[in-house]
Amino acid sequence: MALSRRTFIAACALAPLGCMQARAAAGAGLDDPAQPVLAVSRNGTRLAALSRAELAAMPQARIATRTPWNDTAVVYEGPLLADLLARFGDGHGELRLLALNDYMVTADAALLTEAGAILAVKQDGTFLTMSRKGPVFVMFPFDDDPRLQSQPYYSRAVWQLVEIELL
Ligand SMILES: Nc1nc2c(c(=O)[nH]1)N[C@H]1C(S)=C(S)[C@@H](COP(=O)(O)O)O[C@H]1N2
Ligand SMILES: [Mo]
Repeated sequence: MALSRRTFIAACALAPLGCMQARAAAGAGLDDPAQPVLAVSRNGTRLAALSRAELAAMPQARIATRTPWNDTAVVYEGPLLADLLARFGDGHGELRLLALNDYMVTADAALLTEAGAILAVKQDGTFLTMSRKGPVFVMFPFDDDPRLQSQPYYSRAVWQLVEIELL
């Protein structure tokens, strides 16, 4: 995997030990389920850096759906966004979602949680690789509810998610 500037920055943001270690970790790959890949922050303070192994150890939700990104229906698994936010006493305010490719979008937390958003870490039973839009993919049950098949939700279906800011 080429170590892009953005990957390095994301790894730095997540690094418990600093940027030199982050460079090594990013080189080892964000595809490693044991590596912290998802930061949760508030007011510039990092509250947590979660690995996919930790996210997969939470109660899992399962969404089988078609998406604009796949030709056929795919099964995504991961914790409910609502469950993760509850760990930080949150779930009511605004969120900012940041991805590896510099994509950034804000949303009312309730819009996402009421739609049943999950933090998908697996696709068809296998941890998402970066090449399959991992490490984390915000996913909605698009096929279950036609109202979700619209821009407010597609634009919040953030792939390669690396940070959730609680605004
Ligand atoms: N990481 C990331 N996630 C993203 C985007 C993006 O550019 N980067 N685009 C969003 C938008 S605006 C839409 S409509 C959908 C589909 O965009 P895509 O066709 O570029 O994947 O993905 C969303 N998730
Ligand atoms: Mo979009």
